[in-house]
Amino acid sequence: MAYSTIKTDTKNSVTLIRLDRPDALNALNSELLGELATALSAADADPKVRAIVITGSEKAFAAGADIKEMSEKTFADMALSDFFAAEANTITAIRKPIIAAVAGYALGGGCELAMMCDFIIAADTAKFGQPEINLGIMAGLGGTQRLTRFVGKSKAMEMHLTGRFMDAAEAERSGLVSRVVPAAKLVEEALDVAGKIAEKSQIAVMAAKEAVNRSYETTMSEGLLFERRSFHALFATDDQSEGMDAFLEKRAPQFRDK
Ligand code: CO8
Repeated sequence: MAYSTIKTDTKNSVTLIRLDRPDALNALNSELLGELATALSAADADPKVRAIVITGSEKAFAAGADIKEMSEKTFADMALSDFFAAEANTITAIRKPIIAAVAGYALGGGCELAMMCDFIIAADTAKFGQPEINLGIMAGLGGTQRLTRFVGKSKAMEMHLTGRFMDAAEAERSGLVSRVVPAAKLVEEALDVAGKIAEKSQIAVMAAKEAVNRSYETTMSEGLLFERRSFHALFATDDQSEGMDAFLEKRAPQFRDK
């Protein structure tokens, strides 16, 4: 499918989605978020795809929701359309693993999009922030909830109330990103990590993703029960036998998603 605000490329079981509105630092407008949701759903449904990487440009992952698109909107416009809610729901319902590979600015909705992914690999040039407060608004795509869970209340509150940016080193120290790599190697590293995930049993990968995400939605005891039941269920798969046999026979496993 041809898109105008993103580029997609699938190789070696990994779909790379590049946000591509360079003139607006990849600001998220309805068209881009709609295309992103469509591309992610297509990758999720495509049996050839086993992991997804979302990235932007060297200068910006995404500098926020598109301020031009939002500037004329009223409360009624936002509330009645439930602005961007459908796209966000689609993105967070994707079952295959999604890595955000962030270089440059990940601000406002851009930071929130990165946090909707399963984990973030940052370039040393990355800058994260929730600067909506400078526009007389606040985060609206999960920033108050997800950033707080990633970095704790103190830092999240400071970022939301002052609009200050966090650099890559602070983001790694605070647990917002899984690791920091040189900017020139960002996409290569992210594709490499996605490639490693793509080699695993997809059933086990999806179950692990689902269980980690469940920790955000439930109590510890319910989460532990959910984890245990998912763990038990994996013993009904051929991939469990294959993974354990391969270990004992000192060979690489051949997972078949069965
Ligand atoms: N929206 C639209 N256009 C943008 C955006 C944006 N968020 N960010 C940058 N651009 C455009 C600029 O207008 C400029 O366009 P032009 O050349 O036509 O003037 C072009 O991108 C380049 O930007 P700059 O010249 O400003 O580049 P600088 O390197 O000087 O500065 C910054 C880079 C610091 C990133 C600066 O562009 C900036 O501050 N951008 C805005 C950041 C921001 O405030 N983001 C939050 C937006 S609000 C939001 O994300 C809400 C999300 C919740 C949605 C909820 C739905 C329910």
